Amino acid sequence: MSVEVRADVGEALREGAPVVALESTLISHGLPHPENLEVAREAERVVRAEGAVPATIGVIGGVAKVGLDEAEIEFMATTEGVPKLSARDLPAAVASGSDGTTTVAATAHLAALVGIRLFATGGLGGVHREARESWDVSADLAALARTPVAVVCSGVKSILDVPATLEYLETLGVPVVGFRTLRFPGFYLTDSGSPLDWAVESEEEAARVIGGMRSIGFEGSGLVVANALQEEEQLDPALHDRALHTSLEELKRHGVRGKDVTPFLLERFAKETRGESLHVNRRIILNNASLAASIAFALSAGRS
Ligand code: PSU
Ligand code: MN
Repeated sequence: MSVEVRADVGEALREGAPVVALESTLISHGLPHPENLEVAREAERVVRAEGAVPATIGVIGGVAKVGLDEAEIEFMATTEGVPKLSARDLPAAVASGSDGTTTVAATAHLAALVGIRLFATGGLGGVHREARESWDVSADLAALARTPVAVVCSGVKSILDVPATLEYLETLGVPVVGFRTLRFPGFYLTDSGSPLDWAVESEEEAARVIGGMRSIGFEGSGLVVANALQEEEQLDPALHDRALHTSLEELKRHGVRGKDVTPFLLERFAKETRGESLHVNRRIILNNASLAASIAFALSAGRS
């Protein structure tokens, strides 16, 4: 079998109990060791605390695992050079027996395949600032247009072109709703500066949006639930702006391209903020895991 669902995840899905997917690329390529392992474990705990079953997704030896076990999560967190897999990488990775961490696109794809409807992460991939020349637009965006999963995230990082990312989501027809906000979050910052057209005020309302999508012909489409940090939790905006400036300069200087761009910028950003960005990043992931779990709970309660 090239897809394996962990027993407790499978049981929850059969019973219509809440399940939340979590991605593995942020573990291997988004955060340094040992924080990555701590966050991966804590995110699972937070989901369980809300009464849902966590399913961290990744590929081990050519098997797409929906629900990595403890040892597999540790492997992802401690092994250098595990390939980063977007959705389009899955066929070759599975056929060749490769290991791999799944991005938002690949995680959403596998989650939807087995019927998981909620997915929590930190930030989505998006339109890169140099996209006019490089055409570098994350496959996360197109994946959400064709994958029926709701992704709870804190927007996209400011290393990307945030307004262009929102335009691209609009073009693709991906619905975006703020959770108790009409401002698109700026990942480290509460407000990216871009507005949203729609907000939901509760977990139940978010669940109603997801539940209603099928009945109006959106059964093949994803949803972005944008969850912002409280202002007192955000990264100091002045520090943020300095780190952003320097990280982008470094990117240009090193000529980094393609799928290495996001990990490179994340690492630079952590250095420039002396680890402050890591604390904030961790908070974001845990907040989103918690919200996704409570939406999943409301969705399954509404169904029964
Ligand atoms: N943004 C973050 N942290 C991350 C990523 C994005 O703040 O770890 C990861 C996610 O896995 C996302 C991927 O799906 O980077 C996007 O990479 P690319 O731009 O190469 O599509
Ligand atoms: Mn890219």
